[in-house]
Amino acid sequence: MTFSLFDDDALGGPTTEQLGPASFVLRAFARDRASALLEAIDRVETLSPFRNMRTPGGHTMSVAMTSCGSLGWISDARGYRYSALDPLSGKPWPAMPDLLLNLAQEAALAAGFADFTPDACLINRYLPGARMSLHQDRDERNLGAPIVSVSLGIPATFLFGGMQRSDPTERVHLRHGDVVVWGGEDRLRFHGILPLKHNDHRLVGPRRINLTFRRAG
Ligand code: MD3
Ligand code: FE
Repeated sequence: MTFSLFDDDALGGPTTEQLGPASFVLRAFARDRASALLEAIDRVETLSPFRNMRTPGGHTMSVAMTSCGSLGWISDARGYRYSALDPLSGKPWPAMPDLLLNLAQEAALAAGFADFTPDACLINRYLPGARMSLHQDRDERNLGAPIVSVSLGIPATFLFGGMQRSDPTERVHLRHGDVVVWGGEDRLRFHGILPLKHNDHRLVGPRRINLTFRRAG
């Protein structure tokens, strides 16, 4: 007799849910490689640490961020943009580990997007209480490419809105190992993350790590 010891093991094997006309949740798609992904993220973090960036409006984001790949996303008093250099280290962002690139390409293909070659992977770290308010991702030069998102650690409630900030939102629970792919007409939808509840994950601890792979340049 075997028992399922952990909540995200109890959720079953990989399945696909369609969120919108061109967006898909690949449940548990990354779960088997989570430990290896976390080790790769540790190495990125050693070179380019997580930091809470300032918004142009003068607020500090509750989500801490870093990046890997040839471009990284930054925010400061001058605005939001992609940069080839990490302003903290003054050096290029760490290279995107093959493990991360392969996962992004496999997930994009599974959702029907062939030839996805991301040049940026933004890594978000949420501690309990951290949130991301409704926004659109439109700093990328190529809005025709999809975005692939990977959730690790404690669960979060994702808000999936429409093309206007005021449009109604749908709630989607994202758990350890879930991958979401957003393309086509869903690419510019407003979206956000509700404040995370206090929680603890056996592998990741009391935090959530989200990877988003983009074609930014
Ligand atoms: C839908 N991150 O980094 S990932 C972000 O969980 C971001 O950390 C959230 O929004 C997180 O910009 C959500 C899911 C996501 C990412 C990009 C999207 C959903 C998207 C772009 C268009 C539509
Ligand atoms: Fe976003």
